[in-house]
Amino acid sequence: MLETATQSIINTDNLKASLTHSHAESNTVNRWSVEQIVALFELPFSDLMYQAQTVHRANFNPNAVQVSTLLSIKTGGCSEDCGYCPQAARYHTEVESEPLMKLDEVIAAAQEAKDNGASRFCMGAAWRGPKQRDLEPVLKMIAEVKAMGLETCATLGMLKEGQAEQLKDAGLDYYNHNLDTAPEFYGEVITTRTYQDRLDTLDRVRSVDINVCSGGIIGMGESRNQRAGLLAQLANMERPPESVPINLLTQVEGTPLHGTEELDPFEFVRTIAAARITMPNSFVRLSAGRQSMSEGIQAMCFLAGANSIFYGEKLLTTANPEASTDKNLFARLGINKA
Ligand code: SAM
Ligand code: DTB
Ligand code: SF4
Repeated sequence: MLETATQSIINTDNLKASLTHSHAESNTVNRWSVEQIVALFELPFSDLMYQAQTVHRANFNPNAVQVSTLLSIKTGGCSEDCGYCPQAARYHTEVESEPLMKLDEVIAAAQEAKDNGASRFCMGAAWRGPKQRDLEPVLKMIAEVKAMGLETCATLGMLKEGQAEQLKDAGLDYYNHNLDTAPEFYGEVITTRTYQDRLDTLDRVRSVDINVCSGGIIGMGESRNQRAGLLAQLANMERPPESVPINLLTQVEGTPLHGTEELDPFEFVRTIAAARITMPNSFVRLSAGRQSMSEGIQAMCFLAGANSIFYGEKLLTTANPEASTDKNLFARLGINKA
């Protein structure tokens, strides 16, 4: 039989050995090269799924999926130029700008999310980053949502010195800040902030012991190498993110990425599987894009190791499946909410 580099990593023991090996040697040694991750993508689909499911079962309850609900607490009018985003002021989309929501409105939305069975409530703001006067009301929201017994998450853009500490003191459990794509493709999507800016924000979050939620968007016209490159960035962090959202680009009219060639859905499933294998202890979230995805593909994503979703009929500004549709899907798949 032909023994290729690809075949040699099919073996789970080899995979685990390579992980443990580089861990033990040094934190600075890359655990995963881009080439190794590309080799995962190139496996026959069934082999990749088997590998991912094996790693998943070794680390998680395979039938439990964590559910988070998102709320856009400040919508639109953003100064940045992220080419996928309907909330950037410079693109003409149907999103209408709204000021920061009032505390009682946020609490009401959190209560509804809790009643629907969400365990985490994620508050998103269309900011480049929060100014101090923006942050203060958000700190109150975090404290109140936390007091309701929900885990708290916020995604507010880049953080400056001292802001992560304030979020931690308010009771923030997770901060979401995505790397979005591989370093080499990044400049084609965003020019108003650098990749290093993003890494710096993630360092600030990590340094105050808030859980890191960071992932990216697939289907923006990046190559397979670049999809692998994004995963390598995440997996090779000194501590990989606790939560890794993998978004399928939701194409919105008026944004530069509208009209991008649609990705083969199996390639998206492969990306989930490669994320699972390279980050065995992270929650991998099947994030944006479920509204345009068949239930069959979603089920494959769970099989590939996705164990978290956004739950509730809206993401930030775009549609997500109805909670009742997801309840029905979970029941048919025998999935429990974690
Ligand atoms: N403004 C903050 C920031 O950029 O960090 C927080 C909110 S921003 C909307 C959060 C993330 O949503 C982005 O980093 C991106 O990964 C994701 N996102 C935005 N628009 C998207 C789209 N059309 N399709 C898929 N993901 C999207
Ligand atoms: C993440 O990775 N995906 C979420 C959350 N983090 C903030 C956002 C998806 C946004 C999709 C486009 C919209 O609804 O505006
Ligand atoms: Fe602004 Fe965030 Fe959208 Fe970029 S992704 S334009 S920073 S809201």
